[in-house]
Amino acid sequence: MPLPAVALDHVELVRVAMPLVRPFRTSFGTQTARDVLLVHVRDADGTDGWGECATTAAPVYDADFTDGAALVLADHLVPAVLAAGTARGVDDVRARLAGYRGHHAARAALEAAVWDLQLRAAGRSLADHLGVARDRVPAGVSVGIPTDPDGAADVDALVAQVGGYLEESYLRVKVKIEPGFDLAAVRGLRAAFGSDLRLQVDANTAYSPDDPAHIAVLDELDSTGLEMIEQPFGADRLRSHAEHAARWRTPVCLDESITDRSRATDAVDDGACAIVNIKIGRVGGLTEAIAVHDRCRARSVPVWCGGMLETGIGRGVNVALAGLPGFTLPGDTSASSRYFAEDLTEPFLLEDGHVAIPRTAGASPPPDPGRLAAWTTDRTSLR
Ligand code: NPG
Repeated sequence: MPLPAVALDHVELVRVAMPLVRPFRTSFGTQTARDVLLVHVRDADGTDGWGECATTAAPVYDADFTDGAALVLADHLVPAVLAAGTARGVDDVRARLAGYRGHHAARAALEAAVWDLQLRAAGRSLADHLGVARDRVPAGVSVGIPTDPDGAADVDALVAQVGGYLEESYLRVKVKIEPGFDLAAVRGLRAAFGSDLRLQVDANTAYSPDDPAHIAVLDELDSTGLEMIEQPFGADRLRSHAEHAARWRTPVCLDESITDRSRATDAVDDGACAIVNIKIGRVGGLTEAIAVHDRCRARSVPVWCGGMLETGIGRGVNVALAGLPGFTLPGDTSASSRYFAEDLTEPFLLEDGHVAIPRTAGASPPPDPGRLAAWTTDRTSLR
């Protein structure tokens, strides 16, 4: 059923400060809080829509970063959508943004807000709109590199953290690795939790295919029973991924490399990966994310939903997307408590290793007005 047309009347950028419950260290840096950028849209009837921008503060994960996203939204993307008559919905918004390059997280946030608005106007949940049959998705947890008081990577702390998450019932564990914190971490986890632990590693591009020492470590990791190794090399190095994927028994999963549907099919068809991590922000929006899913499914390539430490606003969309049938692996769709003492929305809860898919009208649950007001650091109206 098509979504009803709306009359996009008002767009606002809202910045919200959200401390993380524990620092999150990856091969590209440490995050202790999220400076969240939200896109808020309203139609002529006063119906609201919200979208979350999945960026980091600095351009260290990919080229996007939060201040850059706010700028491109304010100066380019939102004016393009508000100009030339009223935008009527997601398809209209996508058509008006078609001439703009890059800035995937920013355009994804704007598109998500318009999805949310249209779904609210229709009184329909995103999961219902997408025809999602299941009522919950299996949840994995992504664990950063823990450091001891001197700042050194700490395997014992990692084992303790993972033990806590397993007690909470998370179904699979993804650990961040980097040169110098890889084999010992995986061996420590295997020693503590055995070979049944569903374990995967994420390098966030930290290894060089041109460095024999890096390749030697990755070759050793290949015999530790991992579910997958995620993005060992740089985003552009599809050929290097394909060369090593052909030798390893561990499936290669790509994240940073997969920027849209054609990159996904190129990577899969060229043997660069056997699994795809889908992130809505990285591919430039929910419509594109669904297309990546569809193309991978047509090739029998399993996908899972990645995370960017989203609040409930981004998480709701992720969890509904992860209900599609090609999402056959647990995603980084953890409960709110893994990230925040209190979420912006009603919290997402972990039950028996799963998170329930929202079925209330909209793309995600709305922000709580009191918490939103208390934690907002900036609002810019773009009318
Ligand atoms: O559970 O939302 C989550 C975090 C999952 O590890 C995760 N995200 O590289 O996939 C990643 C990583 C990330 C986090 C990347 C924050 C960028 C920012």
